[in-house]
Amino acid sequence: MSKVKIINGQNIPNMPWEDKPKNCSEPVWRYSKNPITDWNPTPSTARIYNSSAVPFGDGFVGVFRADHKNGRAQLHFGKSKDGIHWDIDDEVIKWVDENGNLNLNSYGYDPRVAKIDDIYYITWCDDFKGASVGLGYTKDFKTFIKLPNPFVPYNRNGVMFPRKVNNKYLMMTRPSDSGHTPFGDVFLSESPDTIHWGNHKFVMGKGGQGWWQGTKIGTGPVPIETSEGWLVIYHGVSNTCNGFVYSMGAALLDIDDPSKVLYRTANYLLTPEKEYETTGFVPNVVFPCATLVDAETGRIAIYYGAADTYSALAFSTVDEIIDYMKKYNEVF
Ligand code: BMA
Repeated sequence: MSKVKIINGQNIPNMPWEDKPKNCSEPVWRYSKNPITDWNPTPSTARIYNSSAVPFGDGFVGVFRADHKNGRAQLHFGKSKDGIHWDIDDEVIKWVDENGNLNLNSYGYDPRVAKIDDIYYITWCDDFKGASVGLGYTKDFKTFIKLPNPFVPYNRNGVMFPRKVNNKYLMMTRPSDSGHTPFGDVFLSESPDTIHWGNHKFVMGKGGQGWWQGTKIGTGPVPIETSEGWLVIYHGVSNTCNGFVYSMGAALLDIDDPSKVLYRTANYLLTPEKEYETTGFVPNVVFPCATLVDAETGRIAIYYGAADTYSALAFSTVDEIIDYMKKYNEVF
């Protein structure tokens, strides 16, 4: 049993898991058999990473970012019995509009999946005359319905909350430019119907004492509801002579007003160290997009992209991360 309670969660006893190694003093530890996808994972794709998994039926399903052999990123569906070994379609997801007409996206990347009641909402980086937030849903992972883009360009890293708060759907986003954005803070928007979005609020920004999140930040997996607040895992970026370095951090947001930050990790939780994180198509990237959380034990499996090449897994618990963020707290 965890000290901090998971609210509105489900028990996932079969989720991927490894206990913390005895010699590990870090709050997050990697899966010993990382990475879980390799180069050229399907005939038409070169790299699958920055992807999201959710429990479904007696196993797991996922929406995957797949860079094709022409270099373009697309979204693919996959399924798995154990959350580690994935059977990923070689075909792209065929989005339709609400009348069933094909509504294909020209590219799609960095998907997140939020289950609200019996609907799985998918957000991703979409082409809407430039990078913007894409939004769609499915109930069965067979029919995927695309909704209007929730925001004008340019905006990325759209992440929905897993339930309505004060009777409104909530989404965090990171307004950006159309390139490799050299800035970026996190904002919160609300909607009565998932179509009309407004009442935008600032949540948290880049910067702080440390340099790991000095250039830009963006939220990652769908927030985890806990007895202490919304646990949000995010990425922070620093700039170096050799380009951006992407690390992972966490924040705790107020349950009723998630624009209020209660705690935030002054140190990163994970930074590129392993060869599969430091070497690849884009070196030095760890980019979390999803978690599986076991409500009973508070165990968390974090799916993250490594070096824009591999999918990888890391583990922690809600207690470990919240204790760490209280010890090394910096709200700015
Ligand atoms: C961001 C996104 C991510 C990617 C990262 C590092 O702008 O495009 O998909 O992992 O850059 O290249």
